[in-house]
Amino acid sequence: MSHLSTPSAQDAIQLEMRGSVAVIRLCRPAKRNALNDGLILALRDIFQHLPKEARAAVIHGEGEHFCAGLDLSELQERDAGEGLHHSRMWHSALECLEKGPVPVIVALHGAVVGGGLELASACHIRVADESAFFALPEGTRGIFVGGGGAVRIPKLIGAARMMDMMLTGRVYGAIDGERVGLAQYLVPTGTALDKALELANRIASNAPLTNYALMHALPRIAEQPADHGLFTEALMVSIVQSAPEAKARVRAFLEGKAAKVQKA
Ligand code: 1HE
Repeated sequence: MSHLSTPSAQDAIQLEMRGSVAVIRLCRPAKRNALNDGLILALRDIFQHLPKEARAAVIHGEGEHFCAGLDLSELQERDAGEGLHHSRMWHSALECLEKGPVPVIVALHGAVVGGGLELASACHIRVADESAFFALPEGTRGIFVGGGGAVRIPKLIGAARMMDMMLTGRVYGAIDGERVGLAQYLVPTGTALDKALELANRIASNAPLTNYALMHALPRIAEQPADHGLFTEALMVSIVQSAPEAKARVRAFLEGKAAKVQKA
């Protein structure tokens, strides 16, 4: 299997720097941003080679829908062995995003289905607008999740809800989707990208080492036995707080020069 992204895939995804935020746009609206191999590999390439100045990233989709999932026109040709490698290719691409250099915020609208929900679940923060709807049609199409959804989606909503979505084809609208944990933010229709950019800019102003610790240590600690987790936490806090930037930020607060926590 080729691991080079094709020229057509590069047309279907765009990277633009807005200050220190990398904005990644799925641009295949005629196919509802369905993810073919080229697009998945192009996404992987982007996260492997993010510009050095990037401190956070935002992913969004062009057109009426965020993403219709796997490009089903490519599914027809695959035997079992190819299916295995295809799934592993999605895993490695989404791993580059999830365990990459910067936090990723995804702006969701319209369909967030199948592999589109798997992509969203690999991001660090999900912002949905009121037009968003979430589904895993794999179950009713006689297939299975293959882009890491079996691991990541139960962590967001629990295995019972995911099983229900796949067994029955249940679709969650935006309000219920946010309620059950598929998105952390719910915003008016048409404003998900603005909200995602606002959050990304806020995140980009954090100390980079703290962001890195949150992305890389927190999920691992959550999967460790408590004793190991506490030890990893102690190692992480000692490294993060020893950075000159951390000391400067604490000093600024003590000198009354940094923002206080405001009541929500
Ligand atoms: C596609 C795809 C696709 C649309 N692969 N071509 N995902 C699904 O099972 C979801 C399939 N898609 C849909 O249910 C609907 O398209 C939507 C609800 C997302 C949008 O509906 P609508 O009415 O706006 O668009 P449409 O008319 O259905 O689609 C427009 C075109 O996009 C049409 O092609 P055209 O050439 O006839 O114009 C569709 O065929 C095409 N299209 N979705 C290919 N998914 C790592 S494993 C992950 C496993 C999965 O993700 S399985 C779930 C796949």
